[in-house]
Amino acid sequence: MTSAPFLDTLGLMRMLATAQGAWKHSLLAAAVLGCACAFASGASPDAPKSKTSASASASAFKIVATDGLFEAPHRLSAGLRHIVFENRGRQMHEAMLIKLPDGMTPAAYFAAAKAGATFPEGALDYSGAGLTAPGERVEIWLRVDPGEYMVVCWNGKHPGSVPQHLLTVVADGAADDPAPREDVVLRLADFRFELDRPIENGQRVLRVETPGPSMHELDIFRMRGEATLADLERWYKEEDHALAHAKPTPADAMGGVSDQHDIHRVGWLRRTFTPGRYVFTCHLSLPKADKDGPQMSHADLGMIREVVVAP
Ligand SMILES: [Cu+2]
Repeated sequence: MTSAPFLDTLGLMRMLATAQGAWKHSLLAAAVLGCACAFASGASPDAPKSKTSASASASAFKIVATDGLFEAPHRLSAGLRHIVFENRGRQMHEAMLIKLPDGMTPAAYFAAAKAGATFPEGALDYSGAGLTAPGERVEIWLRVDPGEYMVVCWNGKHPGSVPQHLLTVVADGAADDPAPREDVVLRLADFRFELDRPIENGQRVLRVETPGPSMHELDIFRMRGEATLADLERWYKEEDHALAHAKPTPADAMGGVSDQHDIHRVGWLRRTFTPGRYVFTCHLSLPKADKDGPQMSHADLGMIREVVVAP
C-alpha cells in the first residue's frame, strides 16, 4: 500500500510536474505549440454550435464524488462532451481526466510519477472539473478523444485515498454535445485572468481560453464575509484540504476548469453566480529555484483575481 507521506509528495510532484511543463512552455513556446498540434484532432478553438437548451443536462455525463470514490459511467463517446460534476462528500474534490497511453495502468502512471517523471510518458491531461466544495455542482464542456482515461482528484492525499475512476472513450460516431452560448470569455493568460466583461448575477457560462504559451487552470472560490485574498492563500496553503473543512472557511470552492496539454482547446464552465465576491486562482506550481525554498504557484505571479458579482 502507498503511504500517506508518499501521497503528499506525489501530490506536490504532480503540481510541480504540471508547472514544469508550463515552465518549459514558456521557454520553448514554438516547440510546444508544435507539440500541441501533434495530438490535436481539431487544433482550432471549438466554436459554439448552438444555444444551450434547458434539457441539455439530461444527457450530460455525470461524475459524482463521495469521499470514497467517483460514481460515473465507465464509457463515454468521443467528441465535445457536457460533464456535470457534483460533490456529495464532506471533503473538497475535483475530477480531472487523464488519458493514458496504451498499456499504462493508473498504478504504472503513479509509479512513473513517484520515480520522477515530469509527465509520465505518453499520458495527457484532458482538463476536468476544478476544486468543488461539498454540496456544490459545476458543469463543464470539454473535448475527449478515443482511448483509456482515468478520473483523478489531486486534492491533498486523494490521489491515493480516492480510487481513480477508469473511463473508456470510444469513437462511436456520437454527435458533439452542443457547446453552450457564453456570457463571458475568460482568458487564462501568462499570468493573469482576463475577463471580457463583468459576470452578472444568475446562471452564467464562461468560455475559457488559454492563449499560451503556458498551461493554466481555473479554480473559483466564493469568499465568505470579509475574507481577503491573503486569507484565502493562507488557508489554501496551510490547511489539509484532504479532510472535511472545519467551518468557517474563508471561502468555498465553486468548481473550475483543470489544465489540459492541448491549450488550443476551449472549455466552458456553467454555474450560478449569486451576488458576492469571488476569487479566481491558478495554483499550478512553479519549479523551485532552490529545493529548500518556498513553493511558488502561478497565483504568486499574479494569477489570482477578485471578481465581484453585483446584485
Ligand atoms: Cu496558471
